[in-house]
Amino acid sequence: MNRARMLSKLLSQAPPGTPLVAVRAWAFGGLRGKASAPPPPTALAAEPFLNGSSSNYVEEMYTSWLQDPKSVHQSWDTFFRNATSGAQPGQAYTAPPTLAEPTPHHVPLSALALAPVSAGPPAAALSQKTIDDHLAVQGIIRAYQARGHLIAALDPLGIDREAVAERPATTMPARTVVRQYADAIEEGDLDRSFTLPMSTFIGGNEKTMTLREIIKRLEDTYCRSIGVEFMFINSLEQCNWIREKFETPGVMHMEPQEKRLLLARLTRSHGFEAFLARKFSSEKRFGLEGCEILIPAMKQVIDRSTSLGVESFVMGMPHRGRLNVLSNVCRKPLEHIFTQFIGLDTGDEGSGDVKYHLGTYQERLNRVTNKNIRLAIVANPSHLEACNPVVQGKTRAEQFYHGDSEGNKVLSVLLHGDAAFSGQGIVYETFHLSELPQYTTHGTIHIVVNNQIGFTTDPRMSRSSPYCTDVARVVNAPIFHVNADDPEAVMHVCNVAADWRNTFHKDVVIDLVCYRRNGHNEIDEPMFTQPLMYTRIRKLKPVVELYAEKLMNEGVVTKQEVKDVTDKYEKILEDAFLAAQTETQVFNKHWIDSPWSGFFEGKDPLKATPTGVHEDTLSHIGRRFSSVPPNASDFVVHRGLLRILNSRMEMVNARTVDWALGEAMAFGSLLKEGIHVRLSGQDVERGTFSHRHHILHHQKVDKSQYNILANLYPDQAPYTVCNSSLSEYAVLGFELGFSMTNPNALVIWEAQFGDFNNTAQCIIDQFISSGQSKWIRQSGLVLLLPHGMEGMGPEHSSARLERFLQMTADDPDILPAFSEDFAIRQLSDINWIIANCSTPASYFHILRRQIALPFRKPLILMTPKSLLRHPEAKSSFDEMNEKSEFQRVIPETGPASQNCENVKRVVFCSGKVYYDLVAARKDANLEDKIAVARIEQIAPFPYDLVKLECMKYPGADLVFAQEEHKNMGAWSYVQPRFATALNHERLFSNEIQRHTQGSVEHGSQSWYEYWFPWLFPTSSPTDVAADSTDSQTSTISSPKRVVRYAGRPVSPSPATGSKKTHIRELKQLLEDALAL
Ligand SMILES: Cc1ncc(C[n+]2csc(CCOP(=O)(O)OP(=O)(O)O)c2C)c(N)n1
Ligand SMILES: [Mg+2]
Repeated sequence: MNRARMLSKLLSQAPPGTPLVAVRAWAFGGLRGKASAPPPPTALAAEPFLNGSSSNYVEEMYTSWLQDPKSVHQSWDTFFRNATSGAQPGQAYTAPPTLAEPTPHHVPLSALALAPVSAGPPAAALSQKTIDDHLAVQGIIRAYQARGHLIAALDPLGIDREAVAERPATTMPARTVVRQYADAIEEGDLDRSFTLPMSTFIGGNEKTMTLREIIKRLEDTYCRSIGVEFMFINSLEQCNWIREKFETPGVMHMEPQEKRLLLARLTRSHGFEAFLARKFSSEKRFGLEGCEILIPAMKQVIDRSTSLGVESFVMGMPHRGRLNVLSNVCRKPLEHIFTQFIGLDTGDEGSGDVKYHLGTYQERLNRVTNKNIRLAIVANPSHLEACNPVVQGKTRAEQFYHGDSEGNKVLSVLLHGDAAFSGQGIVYETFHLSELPQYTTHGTIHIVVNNQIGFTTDPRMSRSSPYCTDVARVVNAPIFHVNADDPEAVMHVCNVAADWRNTFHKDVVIDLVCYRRNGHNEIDEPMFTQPLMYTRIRKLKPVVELYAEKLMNEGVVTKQEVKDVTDKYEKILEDAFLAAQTETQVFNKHWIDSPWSGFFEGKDPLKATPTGVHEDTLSHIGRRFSSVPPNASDFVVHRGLLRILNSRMEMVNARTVDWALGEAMAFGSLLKEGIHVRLSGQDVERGTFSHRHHILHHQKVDKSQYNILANLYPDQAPYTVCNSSLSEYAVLGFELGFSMTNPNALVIWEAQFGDFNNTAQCIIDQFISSGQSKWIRQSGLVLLLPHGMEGMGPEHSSARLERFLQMTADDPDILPAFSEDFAIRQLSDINWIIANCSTPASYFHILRRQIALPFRKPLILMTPKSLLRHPEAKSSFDEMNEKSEFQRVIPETGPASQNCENVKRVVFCSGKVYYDLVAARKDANLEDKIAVARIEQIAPFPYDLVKLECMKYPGADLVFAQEEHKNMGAWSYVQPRFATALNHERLFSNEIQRHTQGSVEHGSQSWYEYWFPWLFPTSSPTDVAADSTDSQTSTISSPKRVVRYAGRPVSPSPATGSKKTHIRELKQLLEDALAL
């Protein structure tokens, strides 16, 4: 039983309705034989039972007793034994033996096990003051542990800690910490000796100590350069662990060689910034000056963690000190860093990013432990803290693929600025992932560069919490505040943080309280806004000087040694600088944070593997997905689910699939091929619309579950499906990070409704749409965004398709060259793929295509809601078997396609509106007059197939129908592309003519031979064989054909809140689209 539960049990033994004071009296007074007597009017009396000294005392006794029943007085032993075995009030207690007279200066704790009145007078020998003093001492110890950090000397500037200066020069404890306990002691009590309770380690081997010494040691532990914030943690074991790490005498001791190493690291940290400041004085670099200790701190965390078995570090950090970290922590070659300042052309793909956002990946030997380690700093956008979940996802993935289920080998380290740490909500969201089974990285070490300013804003204006780190308290992470000008204290804190993470696998925060020597960047003038702060900063010596002086005074180093270390590093910098001058180009590939070694090797960059699957596989997966668990007799499945399973089986027997079955077949077939599939998001296990049901829950046994797709084949890849926390920003960022690690995995994030993606906008804008270009980092992440106008009101209708399309990087005015590999070339060139599939087979193929491609692209999928159960939205096995493939455009195949000349209109559409259109067309008896074609893949735009479909119907007018409002949906994207497809002709090059091999779609005929007459009806292949090497070239042919819009008018809101209006609007759009 834990402490809290035991205490509440002790409490619970009190008669019902007993007030707290009486309960306390019951626990103590009962022992004194005056159960209902009011407590004495001392400071103690003001304490409620569970918060005051008395409860501390009971806890203390109980803790001692738990560890060793003999350590407490026999009477307590009996009491706890009886109480824990359920004795009633009054029955738990047995009288103690007679107490010895206490000596004037030594009060053994056991003496406080008071005798009841009935046991005779000896208790009277103890004065009330003795009891109060003793309890007060315990209270004082606890108060230091809980509140000592409030008066610790954390600030090198001494600005926010005026309390430190105000502290009286006496040895009486500061009231800020001990509050009312101070009333119970007098100056004279300081030389009395007290037995130390079990809840402190300040005594080392000593069991008793004078109060003066107790206070001194507590001050040294809790109120000097380290402020330990941990007493909010609910675990007694963890609190004791921390107490021991900080209180034990001599814990901060460092050997001379450790001190010299620390000085050398500080020298490099300082020297790096100073060198850049000299060589590139007008360049922004967001230097580390004022927090140079960050470098030795990170190195210490890495050394210590490496010695504990960690092999890989995944790190995320903001701008501040980034270059220094890249160089001095990761050992990125200095030349690579210097060339970023020189302003050279890029020698490879990608648009690149500013130097203080770039990531890196290095493998190197850790010299301290002599072990090989991997270090990755994840590239990040300017958006502070946005990389936090990305780092966590990447870390989790590394752990997952290395079978590191406890996080012993891979560790995430997150760096923060003080203003961003408290200001950005993503920090909170990411903390809440830290202990979720499918998201935990088994503890992150957070380091805050707390320079007490954010750009130009003071902390009092930028947060409402006392500390910038308070957000970490929500996950019970201990917080170690430390004065960054005390390097040895910082090293100690780093060691403890690494040990904590290794022991408890929970998050921990190191708060480096420092200052920022320059302005926000090196060009800014800080005196405009923080004149007093900067007046003070200018008087401060750099920490490297302070520490060098300290070590020289201690005789650990000589002046000459200090100079040698400085000169040696200076030379390294100078040499690298000279070498950088000879470079002519920078390479983005030098900054990849997640290299995929081997993935691209030996692959044709424009060849995808087929996505169709053998019918037996479909059938097998379908049957498994429709079956109860193998131990069905023991596993009670909900009746409603049994019906769902049965209907799935009926579909399988009929060789058809609905949306859920199509998805399961895509996942299952990939799992069979050894591809890990991970589906994450809110309520994804069941599916928001209750269609998926990937996890069956035993109806009688809690937490007994069956993951159907994880049990398809004995040798399949693992299937992860996990309900996430109610976060989009963090969870999407996490899945992006996960997807960066292993290209051979299908990682999917599903939004509950598509529009919720906007709370993850930063991940979409800064990472997903632009990541490959900025950081040449690929990701095959899939976003499933339920989208569609179904009369559910403005908030659940639109996944904001238009916004994704607007960020698509393909030029609407340029018709790409047609070729056999047109489709894959387009995919290779674009920044992401956007689709709105109308059939389960389409969905099946496009998911599988993510893995079939020889590269990775994010896929943004508008997914259905009502279509999930629409009787028409089904696909046959024939559309998923080996003869099938993803159809970017599904052409008209009905009566209209049989007699193209007669067709008056071709209506293009995307997604579920197709079913409304064809139903209305049927009602209007226009199936032979109107062709309806579906654009399944909107971006990259299927110019070739759209053009083809238009040319098939030369006499038809063209309409694009969408259910979204005109200023939304796909219209703005498709309109100019239709114009380009219809009115620009691309000349075929000789090279393209040579590529005339057969294609899947058209049997023995080549793509070229088959489609040519459609695309260029007036020419023959040889007529247009003229060279067109410039892919930007296109010619305009006349007459122009245009596509007309049919749909809802513009609107500020994505959908009406009125069902009636919704239906009216839909009717109108169908009329617009179909009226001839
Ligand atoms: C999300 C976001 N909002 C605003 C900014 C602009 N900005 C850049 S640095 C900065 C101040 C950051 O202060 P802090 O987190 O304390 O880091 P420091 O620069 O002091 O190291 C601000 C507001 C940003 N980069 N990201
Ligand atoms: Mg700051």
